[in-house]
Amino acid sequence: VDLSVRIGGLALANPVMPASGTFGPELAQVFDLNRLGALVTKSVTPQYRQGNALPRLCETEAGVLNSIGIPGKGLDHFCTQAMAEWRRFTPPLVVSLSADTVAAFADAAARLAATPGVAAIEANISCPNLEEDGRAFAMHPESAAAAIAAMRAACALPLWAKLSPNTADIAAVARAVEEAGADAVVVANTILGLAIDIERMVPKLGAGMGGFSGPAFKPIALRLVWQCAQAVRIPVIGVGGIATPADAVEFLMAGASAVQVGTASFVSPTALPAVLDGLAAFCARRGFARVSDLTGLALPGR
Ligand code: RRO
Repeated sequence: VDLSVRIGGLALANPVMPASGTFGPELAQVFDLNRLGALVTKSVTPQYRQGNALPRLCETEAGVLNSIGIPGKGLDHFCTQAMAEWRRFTPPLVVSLSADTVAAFADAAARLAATPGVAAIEANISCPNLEEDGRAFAMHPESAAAAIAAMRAACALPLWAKLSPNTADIAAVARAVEEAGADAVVVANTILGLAIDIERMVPKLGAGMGGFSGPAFKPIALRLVWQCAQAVRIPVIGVGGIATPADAVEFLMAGASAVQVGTASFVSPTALPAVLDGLAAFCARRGFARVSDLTGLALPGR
């Protein structure tokens, strides 16, 4: 089976990669990271960030809430120190980038473009935990387009826009970032949620609200992929509750060209290679010579 896919100028050996923030080089102790279609970093921010108030993670009956708040050492540390470790692996490295302003996004994109080993930027314009009220560039077509257009002008790297489920019309946002020069959309980041400790009578997360992920989010993410795939011509990368090969097949048939696995890697650290192996087995069993033939099969009018 030919597992290769093209995502806006970037050739991947297969369509399976980690979701940003759920993955680091330490997983190399569990499986061969060089089997993955791409590697995706935790979001990097221009400056050092402390992160949000503790606790930052909360498990619910149906999935995980997080309000991590992008702690990190900043872009300079990433380019001069962290990149040395990432360069040991062979799949294309996609660097997730988050920032507070359009200008900061553009400056950081230029710096990443000048850093050897960076294959693409995943523009995280959808972090739900940057502001107390969960505001993000990707909530509105105009602010999403402004951030992507500035990065597009600042660098020639493949540019993926990570979209938000916390918006009224994700198809309009997808069209806006396509128009602004994005090479792909990643659908979707976590959806804002809340859990309350009824004895202490306070939110369980230190920051209050958080981004919700895991199996209960899958039908929603799948619907968002389906809507975006019908709205744009650029590739859609599906993410949200994918844990099994069958989940990945659903996202591809809904219009995705590749998939990301996030929360499932916390449940089982071998979820990524298991999805990859099972996807190849599905194609072989059903007589698909190319995994790319699955993309969009379940879209209306196909
Ligand atoms: O670090 C986080 O709190 C975080 C980010 Br940047 C994001 O994009 N999505 C998420 O669920 N958490």
